[in-house]
Amino acid sequence: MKIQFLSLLTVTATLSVSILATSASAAVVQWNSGPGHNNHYYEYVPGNFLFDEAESAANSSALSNVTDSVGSLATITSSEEQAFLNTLFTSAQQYWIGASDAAVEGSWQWVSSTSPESGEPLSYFNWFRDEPNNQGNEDYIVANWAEIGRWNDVGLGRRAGYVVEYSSSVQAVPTPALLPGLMGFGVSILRKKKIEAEAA
Ligand SMILES: [Ca+2]
Ligand SMILES: [Ca+2]
Ligand SMILES: [Ca+2]
Repeated sequence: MKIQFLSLLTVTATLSVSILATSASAAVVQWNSGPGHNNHYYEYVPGNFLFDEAESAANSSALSNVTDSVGSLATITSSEEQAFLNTLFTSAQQYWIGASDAAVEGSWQWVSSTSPESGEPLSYFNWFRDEPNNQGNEDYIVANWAEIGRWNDVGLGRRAGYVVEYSSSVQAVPTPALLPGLMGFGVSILRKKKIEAEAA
């Protein structure tokens, strides 16, 4: 009897965890407070991606629960934005940001085509010591190099995770707690329409 009770508890706990894990917003964090905050959402995608793979995945990303969200590789344009991004990490897991100096060596630009800063020069940098060194022609940037937040210029053969920045402004997301109420509201609208149709 006791064993059955325990296994029921385990099933319940497993269910709760899997609901959290599949929630689209679980890994997405909004920068909605503190100096310079822009209300954008940020999502760290771990993995071993080439820059081109990361960029095309980020640029075609959208949040299902935020209206008109447009994803791009993150643009880090201030120390405040870098500090916010640093809070997403407890260790230096490397990630691509949307910058390159491939067009003109040493002249860094935001290149992610869906980003609001696309084509703009970088004015903020957070290089790791002795970087950028363009060693063997390095035209892209991986952040969290050796320590959280620091940048290194790297070549196209490098693989890393990436951070998507969603640049649309914010639409409140219905929380699961509100959904039954909203569904009830929808049903009442349908009922009203039906009554109106019958009356007509
Ligand atoms: Ca940004
Ligand atoms: Ca370079
Ligand atoms: Ca380098």
